[in-house]
Amino acid sequence: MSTPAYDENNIFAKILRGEMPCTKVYEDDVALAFMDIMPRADGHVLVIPKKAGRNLLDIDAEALAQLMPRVQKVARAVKKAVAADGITLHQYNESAGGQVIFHLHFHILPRWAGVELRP
Ligand code: DGP
Repeated sequence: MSTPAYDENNIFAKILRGEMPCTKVYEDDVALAFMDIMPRADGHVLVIPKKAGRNLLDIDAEALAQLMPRVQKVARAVKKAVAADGITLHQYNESAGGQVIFHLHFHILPRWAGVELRP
């Protein structure tokens, strides 16, 4: 089955347009990073591209190439900010893949030795 079209009314598109609030931690011309509203770990941050794309399967390669250095930058900053031992990245694609909000996003999850993610 083909990837459905991008829906401009998704929550993250509204956050990008300033129609919904978020706790912003990083922004540039390519990406926005903000705290996850349902954190699975302290310091759980989401990084999204400003360019519309439903998920990894949908986004164009150039936008993805621009986004990934931002993901790295935010991951490094978050790890330092919360003194984590490591970082786990989660990224979901389509409902069957666990995706709930249909604008590409990377979860940056700080990890500490012996500490499980919250459900
Ligand atoms: P998923 O598409 O499965 O990666 O889940 C969406 C994630 O986005 C989930 O961790 C909760 C988070 N989230 C949902 N709604 C909002 C919101 O309005 N604001 C913020 N900051 N995060 C949200």
